[in-house]
Amino acid sequence: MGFSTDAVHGGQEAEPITGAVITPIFQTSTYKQDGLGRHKGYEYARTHNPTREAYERNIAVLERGKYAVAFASGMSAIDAVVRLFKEGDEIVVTDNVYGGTYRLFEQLLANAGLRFKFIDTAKPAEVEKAITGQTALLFIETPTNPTLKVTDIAAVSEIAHKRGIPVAVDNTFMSPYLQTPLELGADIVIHSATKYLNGHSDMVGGVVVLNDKSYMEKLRFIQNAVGAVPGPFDCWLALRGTKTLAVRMKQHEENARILAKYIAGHPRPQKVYYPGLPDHPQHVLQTNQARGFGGIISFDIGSLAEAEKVLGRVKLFMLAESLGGVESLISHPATMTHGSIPEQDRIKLGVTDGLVRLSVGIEDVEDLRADLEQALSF
Ligand code: P1T
Repeated sequence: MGFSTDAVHGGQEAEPITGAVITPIFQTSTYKQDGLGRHKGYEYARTHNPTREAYERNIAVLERGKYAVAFASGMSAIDAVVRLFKEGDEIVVTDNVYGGTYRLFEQLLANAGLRFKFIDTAKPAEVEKAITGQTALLFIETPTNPTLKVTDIAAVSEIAHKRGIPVAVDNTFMSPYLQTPLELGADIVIHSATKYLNGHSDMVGGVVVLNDKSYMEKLRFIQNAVGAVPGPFDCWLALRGTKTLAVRMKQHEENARILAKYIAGHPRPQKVYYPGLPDHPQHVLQTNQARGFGGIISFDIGSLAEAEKVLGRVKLFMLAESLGGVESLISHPATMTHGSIPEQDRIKLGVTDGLVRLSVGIEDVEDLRADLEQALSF
């Protein structure tokens, strides 16, 4: 089936008792058992919930994977993937990942004996060089948050697989509508479902998609043992969101392309980051490995003072963390999403004090352009 059909129907059936077209919110923490060891496959809601299962089935179909495992947040999904590995294992990571991913790895999991090596995975030769006998996982984010650096998923997967190393991809910025890493050779796909999958900025969630049964079973064990599970209402919201993923992504993308061109032609921003611009260093790669460029644009306005001016002047773009919702947001990565990265490293990665990030929503693009125009006129 085509993506839009799968978005609406993938993994969904009418509810068997009433025929309800939409899987209900099974708001229960436990299930009646008919006798010891006799139940309907549901014992306790940390372990199983029908609303969560309907949502997981849908995401698995959209990411072209066999299994999906849902978590309470994107961070807990990433945490669960990394927990597949053990003390002493080394994980090679894209240097410009979401700041929370960096914080989880460097400030928490590094203390538990995992080792993280942050490198520029946009350069396959760097990946080749970074892998050692201790490397257990290659973890990439593409395009990256917030400078939209693109890694060649097929090329780095080939390098990692030659050494028997699995590859995990944080696909949050693209969504499965625009990019399906499993089809490009990756082994594990991760999402912050808080973003495009849900699309309405009204829940927090994460999900992991994969084909390997033994990793899936371990992830299910972690999901149940740790308990970082999404509640049924959040699963229901995310599942409602995925039904319109295709139509939303088309509009995010159309608006972002127009705005990126507009910003690139404006004299004030010094640098614009958007993989859809022909001068983006991995524009051709992105064109080949994805079905579009997404809805996130970053630009460098030169200094903190100038960034603050823009952030203070916008009227339609709302100053807020997060991205991927129907409403346009603006943020300041250096002090918001990427505040936990040491200043020197942050600046080297392009996350300067003057960097501003836009999550382009699905509003009328003329209104968004006019808002940027007035915000940049100072
Ligand atoms: O917020 P949470 O659902 O836990 O997801 C974390 C996460 C993981 N991966 C990427 C690429 C992300 O962008 C995020 C969360 N990002 C933001 C909150 C943000 O404003 O960038």
